[in-house]
Amino acid sequence: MKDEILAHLRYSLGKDAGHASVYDWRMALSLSLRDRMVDPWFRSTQASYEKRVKRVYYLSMEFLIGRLVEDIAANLGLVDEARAAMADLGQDYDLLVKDEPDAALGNGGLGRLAACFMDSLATLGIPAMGYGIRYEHGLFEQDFVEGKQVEKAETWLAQRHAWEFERPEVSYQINFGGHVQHQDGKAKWHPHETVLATAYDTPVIGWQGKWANTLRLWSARPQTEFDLASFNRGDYLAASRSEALARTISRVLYPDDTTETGKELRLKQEYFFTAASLQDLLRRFLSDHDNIRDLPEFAAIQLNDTHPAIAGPELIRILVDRHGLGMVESIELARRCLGYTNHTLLPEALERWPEWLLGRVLPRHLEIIRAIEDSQQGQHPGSPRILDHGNVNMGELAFIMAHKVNGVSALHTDLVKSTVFADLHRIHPTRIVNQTNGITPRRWLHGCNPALSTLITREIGDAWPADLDQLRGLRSLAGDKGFLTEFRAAKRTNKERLSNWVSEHCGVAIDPDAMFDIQIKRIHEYKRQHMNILETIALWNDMHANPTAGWTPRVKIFGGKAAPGYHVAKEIIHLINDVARVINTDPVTRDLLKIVYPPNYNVTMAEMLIPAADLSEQISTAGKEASGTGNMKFALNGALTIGTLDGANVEIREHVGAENFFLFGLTAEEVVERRKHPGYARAAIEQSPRLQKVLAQIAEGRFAPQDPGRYHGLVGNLWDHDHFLVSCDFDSYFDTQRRADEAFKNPATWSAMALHNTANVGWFSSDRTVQGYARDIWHVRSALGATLEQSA
Ligand code: GPK
Repeated sequence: MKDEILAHLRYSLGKDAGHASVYDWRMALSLSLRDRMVDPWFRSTQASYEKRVKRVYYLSMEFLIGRLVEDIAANLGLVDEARAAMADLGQDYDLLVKDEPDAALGNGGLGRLAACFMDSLATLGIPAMGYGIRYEHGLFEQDFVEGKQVEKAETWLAQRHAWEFERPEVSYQINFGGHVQHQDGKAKWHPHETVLATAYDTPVIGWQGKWANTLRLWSARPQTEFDLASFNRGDYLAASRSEALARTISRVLYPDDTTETGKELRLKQEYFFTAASLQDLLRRFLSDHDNIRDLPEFAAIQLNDTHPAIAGPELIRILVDRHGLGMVESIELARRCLGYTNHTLLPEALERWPEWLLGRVLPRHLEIIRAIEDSQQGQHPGSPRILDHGNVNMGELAFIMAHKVNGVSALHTDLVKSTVFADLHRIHPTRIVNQTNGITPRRWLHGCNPALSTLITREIGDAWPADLDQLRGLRSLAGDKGFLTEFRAAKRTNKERLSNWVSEHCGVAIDPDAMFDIQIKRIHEYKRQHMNILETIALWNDMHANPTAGWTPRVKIFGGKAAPGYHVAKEIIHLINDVARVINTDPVTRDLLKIVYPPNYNVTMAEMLIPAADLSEQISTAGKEASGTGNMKFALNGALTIGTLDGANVEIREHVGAENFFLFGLTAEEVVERRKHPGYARAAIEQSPRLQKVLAQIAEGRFAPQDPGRYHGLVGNLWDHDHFLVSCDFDSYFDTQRRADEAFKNPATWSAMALHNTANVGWFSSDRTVQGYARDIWHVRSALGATLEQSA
């Protein structure tokens, strides 16, 4: 390996060892790791070609990947070798690992789920391709200036991306605008604008390097680089106009999580990557099949949310306008290829495009959507409409064009059936299925938590990363004092690592013996970070009044970004930072309570925070969090959850046992019921002196003395609307936190409870999730043969 790295340093980077920077060394290491992926990658591709197997195509606007060096080295079983090689070369391996920027091509859970699925598909040997957009700028970087979020463009591609292969020869034309001409029963689209989609491939290697798939990301470029005639006239701006327009399409990731954007550029992005992916998979299919009608036997196309929902109309367009199939047959054929995953019930997140806008950007597709609507209404009169009040409902479109629609947790799937898609569910009672989310154990335990992983491997062997149910083997150790001590020591190691990092990066000293209580996720009212900070203030009040009452010391850790246009979420960030400043400098509670909110939460930060957590905050208003996946990562790493009966919390609690989970709050049904009573918030606050006091402190400017009115809006909203029922759940949340305090005082019982979490959440491996999709939706098999089939 050492020779390979040196060769890359010299011949790929043009540096000798004496002049190489950290970047050069990292690139050389990455390129030599990439080399090691190529042969398994070719073997996998060849195997799927030869066997003419069915492939999965996972279409996703987002892939939230994070760093790759360690992940790939671990999957190839090369970590020790890589480390030793770098040491021989006088380089610090850990420093190189830290030099890699996060590939942040996603906002949050939905994008991270796609990345976990890619890892599982490769590990399971399921022939698959991920399709997405190669954004030049990923999710914005977050900084805090006087406690307020400011956003900065992210620039991961300022440096070369080590893992990708550019494929200039794999380019497709993508058309926009113009008009449609109808002649002799045929439609011809005359577009107004054309850009090229060019492929960039990243191999995705599975555990132990047995199989590799491809993540193919599309980059937009102009069809003609620039207009030479304008250039020669001296009009340089006009000469590069088309180039700028085209490149805009893959320029930047939309930073909105679960809110609708409704911008033309977003629609173009969606069509851009969907159309390129369909052209690509059809080219592959037609290169060794001659009957387009066989497509559903060889291609399972999964739509990660409605973002690629235009795939339905686009596939029909190709079948009708290019292959001459009839409209009705094409609709049926397309449906047999397509699956749709729903990730949210929040009405503001359901994509709707104004009909005029969709018709302007994609005129032929609007005609086809009308045909889909007619066919649906013909077969099922009174069916919910795709076209409605001048809008195109992408949820209805995706539902009607998919043969299976899935929710992402048991509760969410039930709610999908009974709320957003209730009418469609009545018409198509077998279409909706559940596939509870999962997480890859390679990154989220083996990679991020060496201390615990080593211990687990010592006890149950090293097969668990590919078969997470084996963690069950740890159950019997819950009564083993010696083992629990070691389990606690592993947690302690991770907490020390985090404490050092926090003191260095945030300038706050925290005590590794305190309870580390962590809430990390996008900032959103439904996730209720504000309830957490209100509870923190209430706790501080009590501690301050009576500091010697035997409190359990706590460190409250927050992490997460707000969508740049989401005003209330930004206020919540500001409030947390304001409260942190006041509490962290209170001499009375200095050894009892600290608040830490490091800016720019991302995948890499999660990998450090999660292994160090004692308590995982999963406190969304019941019925609002579709699943959550952070909840699974925490439980796997031996944190206890304080949470509501929402999303996958419900199933996590069933797996780990109610006695090992801090449950509080209204149920989804109770939430619906409570909302029917106007004034519920005021009534709840009036019954809670503790909450009243906290709200008064905030409103009086206790945490922003220079600007006492700063949070009047936020507090007023809690009194008057409180759509997410912070007021109603507050007391029960506070009381449950105190139960957690009590439990934490006894390290032996706490760590036994924590072990019951680790040992019982093997089911939440994304390998299990992906096997569920493979069985119920895609009807595909592993190409790795009988061994894997059995373990499935
Ligand atoms: C759901 F609708 C969306 C969205 O636009 N972005 C996103 O990250 C999340 N999600 C849900 O909020 C989570 O509950 C869920 O675990 C995750 O998607 C993956 O399914």
